[in-house]
Amino acid sequence: MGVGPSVTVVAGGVGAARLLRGVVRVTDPDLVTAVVNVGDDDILHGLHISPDLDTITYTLAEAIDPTRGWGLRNETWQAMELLRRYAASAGREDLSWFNLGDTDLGTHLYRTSRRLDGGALSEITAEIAAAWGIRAHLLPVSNDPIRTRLVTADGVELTFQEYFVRHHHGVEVCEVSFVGAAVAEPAPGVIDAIGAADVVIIAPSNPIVSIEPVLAVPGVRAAVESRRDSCVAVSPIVGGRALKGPADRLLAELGHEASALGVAGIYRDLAASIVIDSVDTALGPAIEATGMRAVCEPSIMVDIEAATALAAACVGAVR
Ligand code: FO1
Repeated sequence: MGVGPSVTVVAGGVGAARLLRGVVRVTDPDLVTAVVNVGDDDILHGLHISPDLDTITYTLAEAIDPTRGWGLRNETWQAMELLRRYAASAGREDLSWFNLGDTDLGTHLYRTSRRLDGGALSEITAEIAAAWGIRAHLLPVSNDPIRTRLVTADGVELTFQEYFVRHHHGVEVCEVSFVGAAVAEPAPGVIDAIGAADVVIIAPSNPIVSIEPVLAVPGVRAAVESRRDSCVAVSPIVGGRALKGPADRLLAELGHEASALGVAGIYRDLAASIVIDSVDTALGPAIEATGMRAVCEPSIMVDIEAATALAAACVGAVR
């Protein structure tokens, strides 16, 4: 077995992927497990898409497109062009608002065909990660379908990708739900990975639509709560703003304070510590008043060194 603490990360997409790139450098990758959100998953263009699993896989494989934060670098889009041409010619709805790169298609084709063969998402994820040479263990939180649904202030129900991509998360949300979560089973190894790890980290992912759907799977929230003294959260909100995506707006729209203090309030029962960015140092006393320890560290992972330092700070906050 490897050297260093075992670390389990409760993970969403980009923020979690960037932190994991640091975690695998502060301990042996064989001792790292990511329990990943599948609420963003959907069937699009007839293919089973698992965005957060793919973002983490491609990031750990150093193959992610750094600008987009999803999909592969050096991508081409010929298949999407042809899809647009067919839709236009047939006068049919153009679904190309959700783009799939030509190389990225290989992942979705493999996952979809393996699912049609009856393969479980956790098995397929392990096969894909192994093909990319990734030693960390990537686990979907569940092999059962979970679909994040959002209702806008105008009463329109959106799938997650309609909200995030088609509407560029530019619509006000009044309700979020995770269809299927309440009857989903934790995937094999998920509860053990949380229960046995030396360190549990709640990644700097969106608390509402990335972390919550993971915790909503029966047994997962309780497992994290049972490890509170060994659990540290990382605030995805820096200076009142999300670094990427709609986390600040969703927090405010759903009645939370869009700040590191607001995030601490959400995670108080799950983690004994929360890492906040240095710009939020002034929030430290208020966070500590809620019973959490505030650890002030640079939280903007601009490069691999910053991600590694943040990962080390998370491990240090627990050990
Ligand atoms: N995000 C976009 O903004 N536009 C896209 O066309 C898009 C396509 C896409 C394809 C595969 C994939 O794994 C992710 C993709 N994403 C796209 C990102 C995705 O919507 C987000 O990564 C998550 O769902 C939120 O973290």
